[in-house]
Amino acid sequence: MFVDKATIFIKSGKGGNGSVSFRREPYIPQGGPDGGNGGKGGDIVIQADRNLRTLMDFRYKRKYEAESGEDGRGRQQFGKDGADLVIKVPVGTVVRDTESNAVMADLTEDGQSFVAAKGGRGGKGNVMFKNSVRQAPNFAEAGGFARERQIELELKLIADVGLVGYPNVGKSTLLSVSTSANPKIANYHFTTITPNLGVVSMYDSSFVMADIPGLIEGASEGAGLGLDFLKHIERTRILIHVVDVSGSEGRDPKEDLDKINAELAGYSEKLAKKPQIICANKIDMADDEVYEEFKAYAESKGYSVYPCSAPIHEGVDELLRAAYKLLLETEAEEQEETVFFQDTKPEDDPDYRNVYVERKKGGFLVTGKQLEKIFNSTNFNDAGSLRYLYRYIEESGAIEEMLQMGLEEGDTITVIDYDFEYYDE
Ligand SMILES: Nc1nc2c(ncn2[C@@H]2O[C@H](COP(=O)(O)OP(=O)(O)OP(=O)(O)O)[C@@H](O)[C@H]2O)c(=O)[nH]1
Ligand SMILES: [Mg+2]
Repeated sequence: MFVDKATIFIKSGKGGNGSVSFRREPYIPQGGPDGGNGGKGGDIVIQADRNLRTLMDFRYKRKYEAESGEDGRGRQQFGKDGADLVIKVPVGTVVRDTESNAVMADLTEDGQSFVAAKGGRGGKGNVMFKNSVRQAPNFAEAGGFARERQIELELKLIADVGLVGYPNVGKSTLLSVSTSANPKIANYHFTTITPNLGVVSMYDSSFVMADIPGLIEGASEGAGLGLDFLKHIERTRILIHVVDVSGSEGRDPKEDLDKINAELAGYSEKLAKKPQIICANKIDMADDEVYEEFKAYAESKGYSVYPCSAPIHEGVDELLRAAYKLLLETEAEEQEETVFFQDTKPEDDPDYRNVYVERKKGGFLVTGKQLEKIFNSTNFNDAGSLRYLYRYIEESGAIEEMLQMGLEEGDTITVIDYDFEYYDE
């Protein structure tokens, strides 16, 4: 099965906490601070790789987490950085942030990559906070938060020329004789169920051609296999419309042309407007009169018609040269307007500074994002550090709020997950 969409969950590494430590050596009773910095958390990197063809793997593994940074240690030992996690995706993958639906990246080239979730910064150890006034800093910085988000991967084929037409008209045969691609070819409908790409060499240049499953009436509304693949075709610059002019399945080639074009138009205006030339295939089996009538009809609608017999390579070179010429005349189409993703720092979150109070059994629970950061850098063995935490909570208005909610002496106040007993100072 061809998987062209997947939603995964990614999480970068948290930054390691800075360390609070003091030098201890014989005969030096009061050593200076020597707590090292925490390591940086690993990034989640997404990279395009031309060896991948589908998003299949993402159906089985949906969670991706980078390594956290190590905490700093005494003796000025820095914590190790967490390793980045590189997620490889096929070339042509568009990555969106599912929450905002904004595009984070459109990976169109082999090796192209971007950071989808940045690792948290390493916290500074207490050695970094020493200055002329503060000789013995008793605190260190907590490591930066990990970032987590859900992202959607969508694979869009990148081809210059798209082959469209009814099933069994010879699209795959045409691809197989024009390129080194080796698609399955057989005399029944929907032989092709996943798109195939091939490179057509032309003079000293080349272009990419995509063969998609056959379209049938109603494809633009989901009939057959067509719908899933019309969006790939939307990204091509021109179309080769393959029509079986032998009428080998009892259909009228003129009607085939109109019906498929109606489906393209039914899907989008963009598809309807895409420049198109016609491969009048199976000419070896066609009735001259039927072919002439078809040709006149198609030309009256403004299409150029190229008679072909794909398996014996007849007419194929003329068709490909015409396609190449049309490509040169067709400007690379402007991409639809995309909303690009703007990453934010945790500190920019409007909720970052809010402190929340809720009642719980025997007391109150106090939470908040900035509070959590300060909490993580609190040294619970140090009065100064604890006072700083308390003052932050007081200044946020949380104590006042709890008093109004009925806070009394002796009640437990749980900050994040640490219990204090409340006494009016
Ligand atoms: N006589 C003749 N047979 C052809 C020609 N082109 C293709 N065929 C045959 O038509 C059948 C279908 O060819 P495919 O290339 O698989 O057709 P398709 O359009 O890719 O079909 P789907 O993948 O099912 O949509 C095969 O048996 C081919 O050998 C042609 O020009 N002349
Ligand atoms: Mg096919």
